[in-house]
Amino acid sequence: MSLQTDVRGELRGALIGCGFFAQNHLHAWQEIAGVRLQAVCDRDVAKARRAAAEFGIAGVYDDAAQMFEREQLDFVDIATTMPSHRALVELAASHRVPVIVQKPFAPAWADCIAMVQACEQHGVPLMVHENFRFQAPMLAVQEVLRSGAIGTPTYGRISFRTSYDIYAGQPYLASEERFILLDLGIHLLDIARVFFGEVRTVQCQTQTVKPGIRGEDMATVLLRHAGGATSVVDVSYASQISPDLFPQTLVTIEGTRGSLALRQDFRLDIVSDGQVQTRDVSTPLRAWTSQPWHVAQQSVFETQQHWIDCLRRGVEPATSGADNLKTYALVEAAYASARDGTTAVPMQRG
Ligand code: NAD
Ligand code: 89Y
Repeated sequence: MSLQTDVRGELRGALIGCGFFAQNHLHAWQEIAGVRLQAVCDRDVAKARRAAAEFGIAGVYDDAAQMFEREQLDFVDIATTMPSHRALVELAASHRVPVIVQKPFAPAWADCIAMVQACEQHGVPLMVHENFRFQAPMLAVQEVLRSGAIGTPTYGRISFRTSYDIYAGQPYLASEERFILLDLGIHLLDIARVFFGEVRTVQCQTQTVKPGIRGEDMATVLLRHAGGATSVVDVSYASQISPDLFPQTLVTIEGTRGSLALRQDFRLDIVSDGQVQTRDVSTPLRAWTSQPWHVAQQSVFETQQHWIDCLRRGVEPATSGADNLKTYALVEAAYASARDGTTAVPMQRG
């Protein structure tokens, strides 16, 4: 599909969903060269108006269908919560507008498949905003693995444990039936695929610790990868620990030539053929980022930049809809394993 762009060669975008996390999208779009948001949409129009006023955006809508009728768009960024994703992605596809959509892709596997198919049928690029693999420390880990410094990975642990009050900014999480695996585990399972390759089998145990929430707020997942490595992904929103490193993800990887450890505050220790080195893999604050969210905010910028680069080059994004099905299948397998007490094999697209 060919991009139109406006007279200045800028890509014209629109954002649907102007809530809590979309504020990061809005700031990041402002910093990405050659992109201009020309419309915002939220069914709570006051939020769309606020975003338009703060970021100088002309079009304001409370109805996405109307927005697609009226605006000439080169892409749309969907930052609503997952129940609305399928209808909005299918709407964008029917208007032949390329789509980037927030994680989790959808509440159910069938919706994910439907979105990928709709975009394929209309020849429309589709990317899931799966940003953890674009975090600066995760990019640094990927670079070490690619360099061969630690050899072939044999074992890994990817861990995110906190009791930071995520419910203050994202109150809907407390009533999710499928909670931490779908909200947060999905990011770490995605990283596990990037570091260790595709997954053959999944075992998982879940726990609900915080009183009054609906779903699980702790999960421990054991993965066996096709290349032979094993990895453990563990996530918790109920860990009363010190220091509480929210929203840092910690990583340990052992390989045939050495190991690496991504530790507290973005310290990366690398052992290669018996030689030890330490790197600082943090990045400077941007004007609109602040602690503790900075590592996540920075990755929003990187994710959106990747989407734009791929759109311009006409290549499939790393976290395309099709790619994200493989990550989503790990979440499904983890829930099946936890429910049935069995070892699950991830589903594949039929
Ligand atoms: P939110 O509830 O604060 O914002 C969502 C907004 O979408 C609301 O303003 C709502 O009115 C609007 N909306 C919903 N359906 C709509 C529709 N059909 N048309 C127009 N507007 C609609 O939620 P949030 O916390 O900002 O989360 C949004 C998404 O971002 C979720 O999928 C969440 O998982 C994801 N998220 C991702 C990260 C990350 O690091 N990638 C972090 C936090 C949240
Ligand atoms: O919802 C979660 C996510 O996707 O990244 C961090 C988060 O906002 C809270 O853990």
